[in-house]
Amino acid sequence: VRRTECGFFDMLCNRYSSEVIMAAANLKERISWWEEVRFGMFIHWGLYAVPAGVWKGEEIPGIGEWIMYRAQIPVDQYEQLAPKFNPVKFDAKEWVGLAKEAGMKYLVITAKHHDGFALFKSKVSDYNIVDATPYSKDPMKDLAKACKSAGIKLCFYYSQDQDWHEPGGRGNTWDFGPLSDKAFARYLENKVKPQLEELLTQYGPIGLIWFDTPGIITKKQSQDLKRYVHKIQPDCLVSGRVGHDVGDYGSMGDNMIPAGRVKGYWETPATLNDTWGFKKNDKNWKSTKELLILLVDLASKGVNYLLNVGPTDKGVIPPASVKRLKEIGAWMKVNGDAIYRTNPSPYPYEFKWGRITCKPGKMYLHLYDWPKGSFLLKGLKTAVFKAYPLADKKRKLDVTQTYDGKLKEHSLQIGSFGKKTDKFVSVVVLELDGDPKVD
Ligand code: FHN
Repeated sequence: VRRTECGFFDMLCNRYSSEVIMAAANLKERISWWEEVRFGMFIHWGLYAVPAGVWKGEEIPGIGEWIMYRAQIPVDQYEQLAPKFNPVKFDAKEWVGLAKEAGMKYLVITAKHHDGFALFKSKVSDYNIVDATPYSKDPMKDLAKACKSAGIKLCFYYSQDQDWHEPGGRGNTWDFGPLSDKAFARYLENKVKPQLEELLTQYGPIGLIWFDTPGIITKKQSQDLKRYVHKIQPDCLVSGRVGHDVGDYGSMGDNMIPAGRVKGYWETPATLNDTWGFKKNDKNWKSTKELLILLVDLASKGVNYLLNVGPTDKGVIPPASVKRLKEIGAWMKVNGDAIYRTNPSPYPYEFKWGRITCKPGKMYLHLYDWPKGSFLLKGLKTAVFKAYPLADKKRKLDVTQTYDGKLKEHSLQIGSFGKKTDKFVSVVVLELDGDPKVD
């Protein structure tokens, strides 16, 4: 068809491949915004917020957004949640404002999770928030507007492999039985791609598509989806969970902290409690200090932190999440320089007292506990000419650097620190004569 019938197709195909080639070639440039910001907001929101972890009076174990699967709820029963989903308290400006206040620079929302429900207006399937719920508005439109004015990158999560609503999607064997390769391929063509097209054409520039759980997708299909995204928005990033390591960046396991620095572009998605989608009985919140330690730990290893909130069916982000994000934000206001645009620690090992991030000519010591006496750091070869807490730049800390020729050991000692500067994690800046070199 392409060769014989229509020059237009030829033109399209040429354009398709050049865009895709460009997208692959300039990854460094395309991904720089993402690498620099280090911190984003994940939002798991959908019909599962209605049962909120409880089905027919029974607490369903596991993460909230998996309730359909865990309780093997038939499609026709699960669909009955749509008329009950009416998020009248949803306020895009408030959500985006919270992300901004927390110091997060990108926002990834579940446009479609494994339950197959589209949280956006879709012509492909009327199983979407506009056509199937009393809310009948498209929250992505408001989010796109709010993100644009707040300078936050809007990104979409899209479950490409699992779809428990479709006979061709993976996962729902209780309604549909075993899945054939052909049916899955049809589902990719008839639902996934056209919905991706909607997401990539209805809301302006999209920072990234966060694909997830590549179970049965073939390498060819993963590559094809990536190409498809780049054909429509060449700058849009594609998450590693598109499958087969073909994404633009790597995705760690959920809540996973690597044992050390990692090469390349990586992100860890993480929860505030034990669920992603709202569960009314999950009160197992991490403390703000724990969350900040995770942020710092990941940044010291060169990994982005995508921290999740799970709003209720009314559109409210749980107060416990809000409180923690605001506290993180207050910390970021003072200490953000030690996170944004930083490089990982130059050391190939961890410290008990905290973590290190760097920038050209600077090293940031993130102290989990404020030292009572003096502080010793071994191995730094670069001369330090100034040291001060980031929260109190005028305070000069005494630094002594020595070299023991016999032991071939560099030591740096900071004398008394004075009054503790932060409630959670304290940052001390070392201004260096060049980039940090360690033995
Ligand atoms: O199955 C999903 C889960 O529901 C959630 O969306 C997380 C977030 O990273 N991803 C999958 C499990 O890894």
